[in-house]
Amino acid sequence: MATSPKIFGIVLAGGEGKRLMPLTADRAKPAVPFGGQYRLIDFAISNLINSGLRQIVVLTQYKSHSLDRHISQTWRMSPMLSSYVASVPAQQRLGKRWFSGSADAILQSMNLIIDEQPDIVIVIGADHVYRMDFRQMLDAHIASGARATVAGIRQPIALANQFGVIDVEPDSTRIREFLEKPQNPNGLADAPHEVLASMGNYIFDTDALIEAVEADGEIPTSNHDMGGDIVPYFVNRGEASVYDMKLNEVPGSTDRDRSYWRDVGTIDSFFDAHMDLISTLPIFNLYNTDWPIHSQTVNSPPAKFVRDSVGRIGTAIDSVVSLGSVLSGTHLERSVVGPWTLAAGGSTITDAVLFDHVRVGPGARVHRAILDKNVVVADGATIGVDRAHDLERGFTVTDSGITVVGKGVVVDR
Ligand code: ADQ
Repeated sequence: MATSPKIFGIVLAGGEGKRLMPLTADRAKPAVPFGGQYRLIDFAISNLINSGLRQIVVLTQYKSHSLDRHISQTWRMSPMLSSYVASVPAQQRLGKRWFSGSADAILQSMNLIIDEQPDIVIVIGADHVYRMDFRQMLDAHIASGARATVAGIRQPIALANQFGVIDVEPDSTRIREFLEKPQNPNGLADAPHEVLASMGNYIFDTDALIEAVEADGEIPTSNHDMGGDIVPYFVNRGEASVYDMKLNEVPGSTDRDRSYWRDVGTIDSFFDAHMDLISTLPIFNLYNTDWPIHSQTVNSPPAKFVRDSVGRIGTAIDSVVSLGSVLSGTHLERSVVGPWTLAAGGSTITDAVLFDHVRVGPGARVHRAILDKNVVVADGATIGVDRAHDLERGFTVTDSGITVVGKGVVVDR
């Protein structure tokens, strides 16, 4: 391999995201807004771009329209530098079928790899909030001599059934066992309440990846899944290594960033990750200019906080408010507000996540709720305050009491 290997990035963005319903009713999970002005996929692509990658494809499938639009508007690159972030929909190159799993998505997109002829392929998911310098993982991949490297991070054992769980040989980075979403795994020797979870980020020697997905494509019983099938393929051959995220040092970050990685696949985890953003000293710091999270540049006026027409004064604390929003005489606390939201006099918004273009009427109350784009909360209406009332009106309410209102819905009293 050349001293400076040629690297190609593949972002897997074709999952359905059923557990985030109704936020994924109309858009792919990686296109779900996050943190006011971002989409989930911005975190994955920013990490790749900041790590120096310049040839990146995003494999899409379900409800990909807003994702495609976001990628083409946000991630335009210079063709002069042969740089691109391209969204590639399922193309049915191997027959009239959708991707039957993430490994099948790669098999069906093999022409993209063959055209670029990279030495190394980085394959990552699109639905996590984190900072990571992939150059450090690449160095570890090359140093270990493994043909496949899986990024791992410690997670509570109670969450093990949501992740691939990695067991490493003592004093080595070699993976000896990999269990996809196990029910009762063993904890780590030095931390029995934790497991080493796969982050769903992989580095492969190109020939090894091609061999593996082609071999997997021939197995009729396979789920054609990167975590369930391709990683075990390499582990069984003794060719897989782990890269422990705790070694990653992202420019401009503190040590705490190394342990910050949020899978935001459920409403509760999505909500909690927003609450992480608004703490006074957030572990995940959006203001780190050395490792920026890029997003669409919106041509909007600044956010504005005014008293309302009858002179009521609002307050805004522990909150993030995006451009174009106007809050007049509103009490806003512990909330994340997306662009172009209007909240009227006497309204109260606490512990809430509002996407873009939300309207909150005079005297309305929003608490522990996620309001999707274009939601209108009518004058004096409440949401997230009375669980039974929210359920009666047909809204999703999680066990922990987060109410979710889907795109464009009008919330009446
Ligand atoms: P999951 O997230 O459950 O576990 P999956 O649903 O396959 O796995 O999603 C992984 C990524 O692939 C997502 O970004 C998703 O959008 C994408 N994807 C899924 N199906 C796809 C398809 N048919 N076409 C294109 N893209 C597709 C995975 C690993 C675990 C690991 C967790 C970390 O399998 O081992 O622990 O990620 O969250």
